[in-house]
Amino acid sequence: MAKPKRHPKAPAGRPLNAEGIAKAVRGALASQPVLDIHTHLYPSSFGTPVANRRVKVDPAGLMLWGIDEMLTYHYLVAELLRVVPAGQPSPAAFWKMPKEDQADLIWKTLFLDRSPVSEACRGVLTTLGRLGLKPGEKSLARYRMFFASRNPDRHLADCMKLANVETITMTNDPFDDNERSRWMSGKIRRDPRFRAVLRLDPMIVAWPAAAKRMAGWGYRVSDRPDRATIQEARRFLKDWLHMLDAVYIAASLPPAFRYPSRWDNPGAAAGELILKEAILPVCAEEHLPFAAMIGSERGVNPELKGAGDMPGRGDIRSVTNLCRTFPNNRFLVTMLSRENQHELAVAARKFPNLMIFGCWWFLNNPSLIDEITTMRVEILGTSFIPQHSDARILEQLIYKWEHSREVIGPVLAAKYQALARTGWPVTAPAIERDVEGYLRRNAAGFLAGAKG
Ligand code: RAT
Ligand code: ZN
Repeated sequence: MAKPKRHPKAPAGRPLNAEGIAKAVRGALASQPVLDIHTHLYPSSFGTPVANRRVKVDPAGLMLWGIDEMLTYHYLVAELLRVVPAGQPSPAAFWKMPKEDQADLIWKTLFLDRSPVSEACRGVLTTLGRLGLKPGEKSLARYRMFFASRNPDRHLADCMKLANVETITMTNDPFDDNERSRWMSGKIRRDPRFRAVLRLDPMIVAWPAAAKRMAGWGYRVSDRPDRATIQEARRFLKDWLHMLDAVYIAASLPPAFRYPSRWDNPGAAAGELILKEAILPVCAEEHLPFAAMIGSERGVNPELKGAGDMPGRGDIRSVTNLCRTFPNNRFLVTMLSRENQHELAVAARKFPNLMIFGCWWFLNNPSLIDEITTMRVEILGTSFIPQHSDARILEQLIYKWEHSREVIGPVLAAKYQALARTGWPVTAPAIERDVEGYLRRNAAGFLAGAKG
């Protein structure tokens, strides 16, 4: 058989063997800075409630970091409340405890009384280790001392460096009074490493309540999205987009979200009109994607507050209906249910204006990242965004990205090794180019309007 010819367009570089491929993939993933397309992180100008010796504490500040915040992450609260002895404390009693006591209880219960094998527990330990701390302390005293001595800004830079994240995309909610008043104060110093995102769940899932609040802020909107209301909703969106300099508009939508909506539900019909007549036209006019995060059933156990949500299967037809009906819009979509992943990847093959991203929330576990990323590579090649961190606490960037790289690496290596077995010359520059796409360029390009 004739020797396979070198493809003229393949980037220069020596063809790699299987071992060389694994090494090149690991190297490329480690050295490629990340654009993190969805987080809940804030820079220090939003204030920090975390006690430290370097800056003034702002009790309602939004920049969360340090051991007490890490341990009281809602993923861990849910794990705690199912194993506390005799159901004590109850969820209500837990929420009344001071944060440090909550963290002590979580450390004792989830890390010392049993092995911390869950993904969220392991994440804390990976993070401590990377910060130079010994993970197995019996009390939190040493960790607290370490964080109290940190300057939040220095610490932010260090965490981003350890995680190799260059750009953090925030989640900015004008319906949150605390956040809203900070933006309105005009005192926010913009940090070039952070991009803003206008997050608008209530406008789609609870229009009458959203309208009431917007009316209180001087927008002439009513319960029923008539023509005047739509105009005012657009004005609201533009005011906020411009104030934030936002890179996309986002909403988290329940599994029951449908487009077109089921008109038997007047609330859903109003939300649909707002989406169709205000949000999507403004996105198109401003050349911004709309991010639909579909499948979160809120408050399944309301006692758990932010830890009480769960996934539910969403409707892929609604995604394809949106992509087809609004060809001038770009859609960033992630779905929370494992069962939706295959059809979502196939849908992305049909619509260049659909970019799928991340293994969201309950999918951000090694076994599922492995399965989902493998499937996406097989269906979409290089044209998707494999992961986002969803970090709420600064240091989580470290473990969320380290753990994801640990899984994505072998997935990609196996795919390149299979490619090499066909005779295709797999080179280090080609791997680096593709990894740059996965971790940065696909997101940056889609935000900027280019196809992934
Ligand atoms: O992953 C999470 O922390 C969730 O609580 C949610 O924030 C979810 O990612 C969302 O953005 O709604
Ligand atoms: Zn999130």
